Amino acid sequence: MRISIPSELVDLLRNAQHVAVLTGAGISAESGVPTFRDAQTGLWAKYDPQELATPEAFRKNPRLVWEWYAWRRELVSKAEPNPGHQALAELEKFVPQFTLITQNIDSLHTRAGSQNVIELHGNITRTKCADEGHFVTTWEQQEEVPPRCPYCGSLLRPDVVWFGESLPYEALKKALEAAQKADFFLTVGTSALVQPAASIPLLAVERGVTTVEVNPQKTPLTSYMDFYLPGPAGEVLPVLVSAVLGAK
Ligand code: BJW
Repeated sequence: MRISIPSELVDLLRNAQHVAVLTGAGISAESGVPTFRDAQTGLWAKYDPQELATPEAFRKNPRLVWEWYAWRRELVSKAEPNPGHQALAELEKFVPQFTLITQNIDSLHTRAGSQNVIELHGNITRTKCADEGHFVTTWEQQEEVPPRCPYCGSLLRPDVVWFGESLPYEALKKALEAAQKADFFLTVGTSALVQPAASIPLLAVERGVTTVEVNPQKTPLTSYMDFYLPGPAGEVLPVLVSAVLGAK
């Protein structure tokens, strides 16, 4: 695939003082982690989010939800960061201030070497209890699935944000601050359908700073962006970042 990056965009990124990036499931697609809403391959094409990713679903069928997340935890643990994750980690080293806001729960940005990562929707590798939010790293193998919290006896669940739940307060606050301060905002691999994350790039749009979207498909954000780079993140981001670093 031929990827063409406007030289004006390279100059703008090279001179940026604070770059903020919002990523979604698309950046991990090339690592083999399924997205949610892509037709055929997305998780929601096979599974009903109302049955798996809501507090009501967990109350109704905790075993089903626990086992679905156990399968996904296993899948994520075998995935490796791809050139898209790596390009963002490289870019961070060259930009005075860099904030990576992710909706992903797979740790692949951190594993690629990104430092300043804000996780808006939690992390699948962490487990907490449903009632009191105690973080639990090990539990005894029990007959009962999900296992119970050793501190309060409530059921264990993944530390991810389900529909209808609030995002972690500090993470959302820091993400909004970054979008209000950045002079360059990059959106990568999100359908921009889930709130409040989907509105974060609009804070940068409103301030008139440079905005860029990387995605093979157009999204509700595309028409607001200064630059749209169509294509897979694992191909587009390395070309963009090499152009910027080559020009340093
Ligand atoms: C590639 C690619 C490649 C493919 N390279 N790109 C305001 C209005 C309306 C509704 C609401 C609202 N405020 C809140 C809501 C309710 C709800 C919501 O937004 N619903 C909408 C669906 C309508 N939001 C919430 O409930 C949030 N909580 C909240 O706001 O609390 C307060 C509140 C509650 C209730 C009412 C009002 C206020 C919580 C949202 C939690 C989302 N949780 C999930 C699951 C996490 C755990 C898990 O993994 O199981 O988070 S859902 C799922 O969607 C996951 C993702 O992080 C999130 C976003 O998906 P993402 O990343 O964009 O993935 P996709 O699959 O949608 O898109 C992939 C993209 O990649 C596509 O565009 C592809 O083209 C692209 N792509 N290959 C680059 N190689």
